[in-house]
Amino acid sequence: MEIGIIGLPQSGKTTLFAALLGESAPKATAGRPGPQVGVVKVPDARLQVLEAMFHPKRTVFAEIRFWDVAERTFTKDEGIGSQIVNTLRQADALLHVVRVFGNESVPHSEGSVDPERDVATVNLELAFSDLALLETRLQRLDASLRGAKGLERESYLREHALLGRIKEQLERDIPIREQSLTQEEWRAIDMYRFLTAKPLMVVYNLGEEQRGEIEVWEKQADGQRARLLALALCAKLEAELAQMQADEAAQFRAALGWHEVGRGRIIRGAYELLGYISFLTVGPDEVRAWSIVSGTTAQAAAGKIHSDMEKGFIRAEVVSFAHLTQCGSLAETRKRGLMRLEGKNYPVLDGDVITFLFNV
Ligand SMILES: Nc1nc2c(ncn2[C@@H]2O[C@H](COP(=O)(O)OP(=O)(O)OP(=O)(O)O)[C@@H](O)[C@H]2O)c(=O)[nH]1
Ligand SMILES: [Mg+2]
Repeated sequence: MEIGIIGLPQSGKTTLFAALLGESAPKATAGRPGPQVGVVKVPDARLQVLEAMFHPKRTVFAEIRFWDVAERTFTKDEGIGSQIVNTLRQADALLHVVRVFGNESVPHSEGSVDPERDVATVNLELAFSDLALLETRLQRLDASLRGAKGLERESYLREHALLGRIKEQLERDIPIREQSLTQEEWRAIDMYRFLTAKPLMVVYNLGEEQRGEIEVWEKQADGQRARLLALALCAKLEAELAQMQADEAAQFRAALGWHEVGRGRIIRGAYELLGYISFLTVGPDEVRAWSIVSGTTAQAAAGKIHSDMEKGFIRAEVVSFAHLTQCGSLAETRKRGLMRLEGKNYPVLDGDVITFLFNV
C-alpha cells in the first residue's frame, strides 16, 4: 500500500511523516530531490500470539509506504509540478495535511489559517491535473476516431462518452471518487490513475494548544462522502512522542487522554479507507501478516506471496486466527475439524491463517 502525502507548503507534511516513522525517520530532509519514502509497520497484536505459538526465526509485519513527496508540493502560482503529479499518480491513496495550528512564527502560504479554504484549494489543484489529462486523452480519441471502423470505433466511442461524462462532472466540482461509476467503468479508467479518483484521507494538523478539539474537527468533516476519511491530530506533538522511549511516551499519552498513537489511527484509517484486510502465514521460519483488498480470492492472495504460488495454486488450508488460538496448534485445529480446505475462488477473510498448497 502506497500513500502520497500532499498539502500546502508548511502545513506539516514532513512533521507528520516523521511522526509516522518515529525512530526510522530520515534525518536531514531539506534539499533532497524526489519523494522520500518511509516504510511503516502495521501493528498487529495477532503476530505476537503466533510468535509465541510457532517460535519462528522472524516475524514480519505488513507494511505501508508513505511518500513525503516534496518540499513544496503545492504553490499558489505554479500548482502541482508535473513530476510530482506523475509520482502521485502511482499512489493507492492520498493523505492531505491541512494546517489548523496557529503559530505566528510559521508563515502560511495563503496569508492566513483557513483549513476549509485550503482543502478546497488542494482539491482544485488535483481536479486541474485530472482535467488536463482528460482533455489530452479526449483529443487523442477524437483523432483516432477519424480513421476507426467497426469494433475499434465502438470502443473509442464508449471511452469518449465515459471520459466526457467524468470531465463534465469534475468541472462541476465533483471529484471522480464521488462520481457514481459502475465496476466496469472503474476498471476502464484505472490505468489513468486520476488523482481525484483516489481514496483521500484529510488530516487536520492541530497545534498543541488545540489538542482538545480533535473530536470536533473529525465530526465536523463530512464522514459520509465516498472514499474520504477525515482525521485530526497534533503532528508536532506526535512526532515528539514518536522519538521518546515507549514507556515515557505512553505516560505522556495517558496524561493527554490519548488512547491511541496517531500513527496507529492513520494506519487503521488507511485500511478502512482502502478496504484492506490482513491474512496470516505461519511456520518455523516466519510468521507474517499480508495486506490485501477485502474480497481478494485465495489464488490472488497466494500471488501476494509469490507468483509461482498463484500460477500453481492447488488449494488453501484455512483456519481462523480465533480457532487457532483456541486450539493452540495447527494439528489440533485439524483434529477438531476447524481447518478447512478452500479452492481458488474462496474470498480470504481478515485473520485467516493460510497454508497454500501449490505445484511448481
Ligand atoms: N505549532 C505547530 N507547528 C507545527 C505543527 N506541525 C508543523 N509545524 C511547524 O510548521 C513548520 C513546517 O512544518 P513541516 O512539517 O516542515 O511542513 P511541510 O508541509 O513539510 O513544509 P514544506 O515541505 O516546506 O511544504 C515547521 O516549523 C513545523 O515545526 C504543529 O502541529 N504545531
Ligand atoms: Mg516538507
